[in-house]
Amino acid sequence: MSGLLVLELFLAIASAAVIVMLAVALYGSNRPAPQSEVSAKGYAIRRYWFWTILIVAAIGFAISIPRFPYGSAQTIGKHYTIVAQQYSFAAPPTIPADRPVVFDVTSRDVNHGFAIYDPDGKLVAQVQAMPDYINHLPFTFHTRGHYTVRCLEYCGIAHAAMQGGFDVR
Ligand SMILES: [Cu+2]
Repeated sequence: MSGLLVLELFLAIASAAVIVMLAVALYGSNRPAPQSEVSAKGYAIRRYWFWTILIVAAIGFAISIPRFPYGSAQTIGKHYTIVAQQYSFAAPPTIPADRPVVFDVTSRDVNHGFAIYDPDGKLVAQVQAMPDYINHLPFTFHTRGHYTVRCLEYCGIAHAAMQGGFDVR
């Protein structure tokens, strides 16, 4: 969606909302309703939405949670250790193509990002590199070539120059 289209949509929806509010203020009922009547209606609306959202969410979780990919993906494929530190990455020089691999990513000092860019410069996967913790990043490379690794978490004065890389063969 282009920026101009978003702006036009926003202006149309905002104008419609203002018109509705003005119409309610000018032409709405002026008869004061008793508190008991108003709160009974309010509680009914609340009950309706509480149960509707709860049931929809429960059905959504029941369908989607068994298909959650992360638990099983941690063990599939060969594991490669990645250690980030100010301001470099210790990574293996080559990674096999067309085979699932898992990056076990950690940091020696502060939080870093571990972001993998393909030979065309497109971001293909990323995870946090955290001290005293290992994040598992499963990935399968299909394009051969040199991949660049960049830090995506501001980590100090030379953060912008923090780069690494590996070849996929
Ligand atoms: Cu950084």
